[in-house]
Formats: sequence, C-alpha cells, structure tokens
Amino acid sequence: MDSLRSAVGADAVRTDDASLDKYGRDETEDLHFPPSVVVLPSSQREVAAVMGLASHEQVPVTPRGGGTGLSGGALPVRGGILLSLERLDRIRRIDPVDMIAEVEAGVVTAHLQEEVELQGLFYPPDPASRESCFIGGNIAEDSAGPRSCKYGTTRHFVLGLEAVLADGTPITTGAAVRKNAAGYDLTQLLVGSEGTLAVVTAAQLRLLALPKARLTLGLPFQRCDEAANSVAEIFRRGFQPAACEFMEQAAILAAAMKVDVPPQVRECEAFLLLEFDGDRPDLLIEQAAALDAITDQLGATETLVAETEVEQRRMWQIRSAAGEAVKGLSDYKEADTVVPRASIGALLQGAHEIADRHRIRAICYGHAGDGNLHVNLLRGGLELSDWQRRRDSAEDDLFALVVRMGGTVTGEHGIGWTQRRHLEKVRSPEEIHLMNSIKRAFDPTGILNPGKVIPDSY
Ligand code: LAC
Ligand code: ZN
Repeated sequence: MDSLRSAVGADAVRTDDASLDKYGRDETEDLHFPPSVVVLPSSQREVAAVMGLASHEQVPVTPRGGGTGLSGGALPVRGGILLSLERLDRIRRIDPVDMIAEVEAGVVTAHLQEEVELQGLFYPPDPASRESCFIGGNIAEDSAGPRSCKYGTTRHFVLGLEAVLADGTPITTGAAVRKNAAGYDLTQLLVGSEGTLAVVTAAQLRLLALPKARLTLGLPFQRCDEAANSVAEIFRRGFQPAACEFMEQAAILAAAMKVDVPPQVRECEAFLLLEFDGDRPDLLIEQAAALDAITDQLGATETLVAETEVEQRRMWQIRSAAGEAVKGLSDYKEADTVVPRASIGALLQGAHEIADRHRIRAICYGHAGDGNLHVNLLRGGLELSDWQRRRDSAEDDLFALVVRMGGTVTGEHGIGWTQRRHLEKVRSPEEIHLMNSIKRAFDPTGILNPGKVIPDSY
C-alpha cells in the first residue's frame, strides 16, 4: 500500500468501504466484486508505476473506464487493484486538418463529441451511456450505438493508442495519420480486448465532417413481424439511414414510464426509429417522402417526422430510455445478439418462442439496422435457482438460434465476465488457443483483468 501511495499520491489510493463498494460494481446486472484497493492515477507514467508494482507483487489489476459496461468487463472478479482511468481526462488536441482527436482514456464520450462539434467535426460512436462512459472503456469494449449502422463501431475510429503493458512498460501503437499499413495492427488488436492485454491510457481518433442536417423518422407498426421485416426492405430499397432502431411494445411501455411517449407510439406493437443525415436538408426531406410513400407496403401506420432538434431529441429519448427502463423492471440478463439484418424478424420471433418455452419474460429492442437485438430476459418473481436455470437454458437456446442464423453472441457489450461461457459458441478452439497465446505474449503471468473474455478451460 505504501509503495502504491508513493507512486500515485495518498489521495489516489482508496480503501474505504464506500470506494470499494462503488468500484466493485458496473452496470452489469446486480453483480458486485469489491477490489482490495482502488487506485486513481493521473498520468500514463503513474499507470506504468502501478502496473510495475502490481507485476512485481503479482496482484491482479482490473482497469476501469466510466463503469457503464454491460458484460462485467470492469468488475474486479479476482480482487486486487481496481485501476480507474477517470483522472486521465484531457482532450490533448483536435486537429481540423487531419481530422484527428488525441484524447486520454478518461474523457467522457459525449464531452469529446461536443468539443469536436464546435469545430464542425464529428465523432459518431454513440453508446447509450455516452454522457458518462469513457473513450478508454469504449475502446476496451469496441462499444457502439445507433449510429454504427452507417458509421461503424468505436474500432473504425481508432488510429493509434498509448497503453501500458502488464509489466509496466509503456507502449504506443499506430500513429496520428489517416492511413497506416506498417506491420501487424496492434491498435486494432487492443480495441475490444477488454483490458486483458494492456491498459489503454490515450488514443488518436479519426473524425469526420459534421453532417449539416439530420432528420429523424418514427414508424409505428401494428404488427411486430412487419416492423422487423421492414428493416431489410428499407435497405433493399437503397435507403442508407445513419440509425435504424427497433423497439417492441414492452420496451416502449417501459420507456414510457420514464419519458413522454406520444399516443401513436405508446399504442403500437412495435416502433422503428430512423435517422438520416447529410449536408443537404432538401435531400433528407426527399428521403423522408420516399419512405413515407412505402409505409403502407411496409405495414407502418404512419410516418412521424422530427425535423427540429427539440423534436428529434424527444423522439430519440424514447429509444434512449429503453435500456435503463427495461433494466429497472426486474433482475435481468441481457443477450446482445447479432444476426444478418434480413434475419432480425426471425430472431425476434425465435427469441419470444424460446422465452415462452422456458416460461420466462423477454423484452427486445436494439440496433435493428445492424442486426443487433438486445434480448432482455427478466427474472420477475422467479425464485433464484429457478431463474438461473431458466435463464441459462433460454440463453443457450437463443444463442444456438443466433449461430444457426450466422450471427454472434455480442455486438457491442463484449464478452467480459458474464458472457464468457458463450465464446466457444462462436469461436473455434483453434481461435481461442490463438487468443490465449496472444494474451500470454502481452501478459505472461495473467495479472491484467484476470477472469475475463477467455474461458478458464483454455
Ligand atoms: C442500448 C444499450 C443497452 O442500446 O446498448 O440501449
Ligand atoms: Zn445497444
């Protein structure tokens, strides 16, 4: 403890109950793993010093961003040091020529977005938690949100990283340039590695020009299957939405407990929310008209158009409120399923059939344009062991269906702690052995975020 205090300063080492409690949780279910100590370094040098000490003493270290993760990636499941990156919170520079931002890991995603937008630039990744999640955590989990439909996930914006290895060695990967074909791409290897390979301390991020106009459309449906099947049809007809989100009625009703939901949406069976963006408002209006012209064929009852920023925010909050609202209903387990876009209707139907078979409640919503459906299994009044049994069997059946459809077990929340037993459903033993060899090359003694991603049997 004394050596930690001299490395980062006494006020950056916490062992009080409140800190251990707070940093022992993230947003994943009701899980709680208090660490032995919380350390809050303020620079890459201090992170390196902490890792050097931890490596010398062979103490587990769990890096943490904003603590908004949904697969337990930041939970210190083996105790030891919880390393919070919250004090590395500087935006170092925003370069409008190369359109690159250089930021520390603890910068809040929405803050970066606001700052770059002041310069007419755009950082698209928009996780639901963007007001409190950190860029470092987004990189660790390869987080995404509605706009990944058009722009891709966090990974598509990371050009270079500063990080610290398990033994305390500082490294840089990639560079602040827009192209880079030099050698193995360690930057992209670290993105999505969930803090198991290195502690990311800063990143160089690619930016885009901020689209000058946005238009948000809402399509209420009386039939859930028609809403889900419309997703493929919208793309087949050449529309290129920036976001294409789906909510079924139970998710809408949960959101309606938190935010205003207009009656047409509250009373529908399912809701699609689409966003179009671009530089020419007239072209967006044309797209909206073209979509409106086919709503009958799709099965939507009408096209709701949100033109002003206030109207758009109001429509978006229905979708943004869904996650928290559904989680608030009961203990839950979320499956972050992904299938090809055209299979989203079949997935939705299958998810409910599986839930019914296991007599468990499921509520679905998500990023339909990415084929990414968040299937929330709810405990409701079930007794604990009964819930665990039904939940696990339902999840196994659900992922078996996803795999048959050519999909995967997580699109944006990661494997972390809670989804580890599902990795083998989508990755071959050869692939997981390779992952393990990579893990050992970076962290030979396994002190960095132990218990995550790779199943114990490897
Ligand atoms: C969302 C989070 C749960 O899409 O990913 O709301
Ligand atoms: Zn999501």
